[in-house]
Amino acid sequence: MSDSPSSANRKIIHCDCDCFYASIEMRDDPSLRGRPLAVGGRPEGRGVVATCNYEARHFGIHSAMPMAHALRLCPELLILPPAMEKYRIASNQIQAIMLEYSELMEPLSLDEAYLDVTGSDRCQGSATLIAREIRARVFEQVGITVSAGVAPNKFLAKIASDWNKPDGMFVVRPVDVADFVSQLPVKKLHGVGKVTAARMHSLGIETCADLQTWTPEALTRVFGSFGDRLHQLSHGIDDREVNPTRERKSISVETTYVRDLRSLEACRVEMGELLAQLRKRIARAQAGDTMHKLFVKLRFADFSRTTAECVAHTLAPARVERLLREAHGRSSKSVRLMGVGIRLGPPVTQFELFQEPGNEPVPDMVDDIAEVDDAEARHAAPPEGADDAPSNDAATPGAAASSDRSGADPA
Ligand code: TTP
Ligand code: MG
Ligand code: MG
Repeated sequence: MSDSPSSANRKIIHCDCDCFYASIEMRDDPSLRGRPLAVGGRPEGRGVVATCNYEARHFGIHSAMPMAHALRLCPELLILPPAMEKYRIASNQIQAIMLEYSELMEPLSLDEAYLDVTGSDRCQGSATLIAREIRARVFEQVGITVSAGVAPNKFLAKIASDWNKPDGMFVVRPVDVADFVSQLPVKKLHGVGKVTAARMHSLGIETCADLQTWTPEALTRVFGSFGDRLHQLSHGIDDREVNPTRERKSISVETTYVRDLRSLEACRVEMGELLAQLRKRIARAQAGDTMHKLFVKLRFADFSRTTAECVAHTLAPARVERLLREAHGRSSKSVRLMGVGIRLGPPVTQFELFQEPGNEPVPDMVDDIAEVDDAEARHAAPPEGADDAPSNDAATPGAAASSDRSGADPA
């Protein structure tokens, strides 16, 4: 097994389980098969769908949808609470199988991981055969289906694993890259959310082929620092290595306001929007069960900054509000930047993120409001505006979403 050679010759496999939590539930109780099933919070509260099986998807149900809404779309929907421990065990088993083919394995969440098999001599060195074998072994040994994408880089492998879902596989050979990428709709590109996609559509850009007609300079003029990346992605280029040691430390969102926020009340109003963004990011990163702390960060008009944080395993708005009040009370200046985020650690056993926020039983753990001095806060948080993934906000002046991680961003 050798190190990954030059990026152009890599063989990357991306594996992603099909309706992961629901698959595990159906595996453990086959009577659930064939019936619409959702895993998540209860509909009476403000629980949301963590995931649902493909039968439920026919009704328009999807992850992050309020469970009450899902139930209206499909009254016979079966609803199960998440059983994180089971999912973690399955996740470990799958990763162990992948590791037999290459130690260059990078998990992105419980249900997906990249594998760089460039230097592997298993299956005659064929990435396609390795992916096929992994899928078969996961089915046999873990009892669920995994979809796989095989491609010369992470970006394409990730798109490919989604191409023939569920229980499918798609291979983008190096010779196929140009054709494959040119027909890709721009919304498939990592970092292109609704806002950026709408901006592109207004400029007549629908596919990567359209993007390819733009120079990197022109893209940078319109999309800022995301321009160069867009240029590369539109040509199917992605040099990121599979990084087996990467560990995400926190997820946060922040906004610099065009006009300073002059009162606590003004901050509270804006915080609602930030929290909504943060929830989405956490869901996307599937990091809800690894939340250990909550923090609110303020930068004042005189550029001084402060961070208030507390131990917390859920995003309860009441806690966020307490932290906001705490941080806001430390200066008499108006606020030019506000951020909210979570610090991550090993998975916790609760699964309260999908329960009604603020309604969860507060555990016997006392909120420990810690003042973090400026230097420490700077150390803990990424540079302002550093995007791990250029988010939808990339096209919104004055807004930046950030998330610090020690390695490359997720594709
Ligand atoms: P995904 O891989 O995004 O979705 P999935 O495996 O359920 O379905 P697909 O076949 O489309 O891959 O997420 C993996 C698991 O992460 C999912 O089973 C439940 C959890 N999850 C959440 O809890 N909340 C979310 O918003 C999302 C997207 C996933
Ligand atoms: Mg999945
Ligand atoms: Mg996934």
